[in-house]
Amino acid sequence: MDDDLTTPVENTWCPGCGNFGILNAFRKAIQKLEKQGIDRKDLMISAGIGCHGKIFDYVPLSGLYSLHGRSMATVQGIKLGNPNLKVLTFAGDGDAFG
Ligand SMILES: Cc1ncc(C[n+]2csc(CCOP(=O)(O)OP(=O)(O)O)c2C)c(N)n1
Ligand code: SF4
Repeated sequence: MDDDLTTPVENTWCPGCGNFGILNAFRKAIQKLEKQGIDRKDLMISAGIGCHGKIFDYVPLSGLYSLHGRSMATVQGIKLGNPNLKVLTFAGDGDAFG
């Protein structure tokens, strides 16, 4: 069980990148959700294309790595397909604007 929510993938963000804070906060949020009884297998993640999207490889959660500008549409589709899943997505500013 990956309790620290890490993966063997090498992190290639620049030193000092703000994405590290997002990754750490996200890991803590998932650990809190699990303490509240939410099962990791009921979570699905997505991300757009860009530096932020690498987070998809840094957490051991199921999901669908999306297209640039389509991360929100991707999780909306996942939720429509299976409303029992909890969906989370990541987007850069350009990705979210798209
Ligand atoms: C449809 C499409 N257009 C353009 C690109 C090229 N592209 C790759 S990453 C990127 C910008 C990413 O910026 P942002 O969404 O702000 O994410 P960040 O890198 O800041 O995390 C672009 C334009 C692409 N992959 N797909
Ligand atoms: S967003 Fe990308 S380019 Fe900017 S500091 Fe982070 S890893 Fe480096």
